[in-house]
Amino acid sequence: MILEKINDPQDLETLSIEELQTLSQEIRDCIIRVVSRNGGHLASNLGIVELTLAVHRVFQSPRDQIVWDVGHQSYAHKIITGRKEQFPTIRTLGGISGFPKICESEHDTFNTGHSSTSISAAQGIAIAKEHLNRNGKVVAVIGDGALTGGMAFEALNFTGHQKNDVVVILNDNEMSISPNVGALSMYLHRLRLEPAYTTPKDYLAHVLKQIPGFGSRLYNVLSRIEGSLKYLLTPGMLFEEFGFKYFGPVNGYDFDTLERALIRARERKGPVLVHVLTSKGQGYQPAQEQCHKFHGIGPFEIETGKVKKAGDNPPSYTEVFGKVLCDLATKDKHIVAITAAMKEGTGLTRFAVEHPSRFYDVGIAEQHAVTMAAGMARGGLKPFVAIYSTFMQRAVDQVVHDVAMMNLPVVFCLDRAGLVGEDGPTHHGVFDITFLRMIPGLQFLSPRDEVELEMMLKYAAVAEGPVAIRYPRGNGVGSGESWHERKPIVKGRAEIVKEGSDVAVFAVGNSLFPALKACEQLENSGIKARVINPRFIKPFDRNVLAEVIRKRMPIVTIEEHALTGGFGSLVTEVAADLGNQSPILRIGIPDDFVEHGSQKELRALLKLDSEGIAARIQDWIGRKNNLRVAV
Ligand SMILES: Cc1ncc(C[n+]2csc(CCOP(=O)(O)OP(=O)(O)O)c2C)c(N)n1
Repeated sequence: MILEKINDPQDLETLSIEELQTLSQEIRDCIIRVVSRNGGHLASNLGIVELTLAVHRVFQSPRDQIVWDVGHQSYAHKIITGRKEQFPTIRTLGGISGFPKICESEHDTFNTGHSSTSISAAQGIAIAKEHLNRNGKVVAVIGDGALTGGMAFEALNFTGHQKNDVVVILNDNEMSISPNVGALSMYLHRLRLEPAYTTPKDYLAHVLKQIPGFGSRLYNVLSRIEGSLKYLLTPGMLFEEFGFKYFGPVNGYDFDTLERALIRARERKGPVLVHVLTSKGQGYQPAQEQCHKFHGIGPFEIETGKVKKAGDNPPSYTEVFGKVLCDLATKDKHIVAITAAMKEGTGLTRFAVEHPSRFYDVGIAEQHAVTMAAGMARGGLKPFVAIYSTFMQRAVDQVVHDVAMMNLPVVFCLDRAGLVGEDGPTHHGVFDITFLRMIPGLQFLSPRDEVELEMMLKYAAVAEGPVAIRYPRGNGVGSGESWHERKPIVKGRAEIVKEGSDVAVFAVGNSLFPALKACEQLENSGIKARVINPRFIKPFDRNVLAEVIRKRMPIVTIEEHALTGGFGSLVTEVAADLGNQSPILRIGIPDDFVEHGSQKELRALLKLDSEGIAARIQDWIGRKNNLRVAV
């Protein structure tokens, strides 16, 4: 095994092309083996093995610094930068992360997880190197999907202006998670296919200038002619106009040409873009054939590529959202659905098939998605914007400035709200209550289960003004009830799920069920809890709280969200306004980033599962009573 001898990128230096090819296969096998057990981003990682090796042979990490955009494709990088022994622990609790982490290795230059940040980060590091007289190049490796993000363009624009030493490697596999979208992706596609676009300008100049007599003049004349000829002479014109020297396109599996292009990029001063062509899922047929499914995948059988399913579960929140929105759109032609490159993840695949003319995938462009939705609403449509809670962080200003201030009827469907598990801190959706609850006029709801999600979507479809709904990753609770059996959703009204007078427990969204279970356990200790499902984070039901305060009941709040500025903060603020004298216990996520691990493990660690909640309430009530006795 060649891999056995690779403990550091320097160990790659002496390998022959044949050895590099063998090593690539060994790395692929290792990635497939581990991801089949732990789950992870398979297709992207299989596509980029050779490019990773070539980058590490040409650039000297950590002196040269490599920034991986999104970072989901950094597995081969991790394996060859001293982490092959830990690689089997990837994405598991206490194991290495599925994304680059500066605390994990000196070879990880910048933490990533959210898309389109790499060129900005590389630019910043290059500026710092200049100021501090440090040697070394800065390399950003960015996918064609990530390049659709607005930040990437802002960075291209500024890098071209600043003209410092940044090498951008465009890993073009023509896929985001789904096929990539937009004019840029069509442009890259043309660069791939039309030989005229791929004739290197320098080479053409060289050939023309060798024609005796008039070759040089011919080149000069041709260079001055505007229009298509200019494009013929300048492949990658778009990037050249941004101030980059463009090299490519280069075959991402041919070490020889790949390394030659990277060496040219390394030797050049100023911004360079190397356009590399790769293919998602390379070397593993199931991932090649269904690369969107294998973009991010749970444990699977290597022989067949079949995902290992854990029995019959209730439908996921994502599935319920997709189905209900399709049905709503069938009845109401004003409804449109928008995703920012997350059709599958947000459950909009069926919508795209059933209502293709009302489905919009805007690429990785959350800010654009929100403001475009605002425009659609202003024009008379009813947009549903499906964005993961964590990616919504990108578009807060657009919600405030473009939607809420005009009170436009846009519905935000925040999937993956709460702890998402193995993807870790960049992906946990634990800040949305804080950043959305301060927005005037926005109705903000969270369902206790999948039945309530359906009810809330129906409510939102006819609501006036903006509405946001947050719901978790994973399966619903399967109560077996239908929405007909539930109390209807009324604006700003909570639901009392269980009566009791010893303590009032406000549990938001998916915290309601563990809270209910915890309160059943507390009954055995003689503590009778009133359990309240707030339904609305905003407008919050002050009456329910006022009654609890009147009765001087101790108050507990539970949320799968940061405590800072979250639901418990909200209840505490309102309670203070109402003259509360009772003690309040806030259960949620402390002021720290939560690492990766399964959702179950993380909930247990944070005492957000029913056992943890019961123990915390019992302990608190015990101490509170002791205090009373002491007083
Ligand atoms: C801001 C943001 N939105 C959405 C995502 C989800 N996401 C992760 S990878 C990815 C596709 C990236 O495509 P590309 O950059 O081409 O890399 P590839 O997987 O094709 O190698 C998306 C949409 C994200 N990480 N960040």
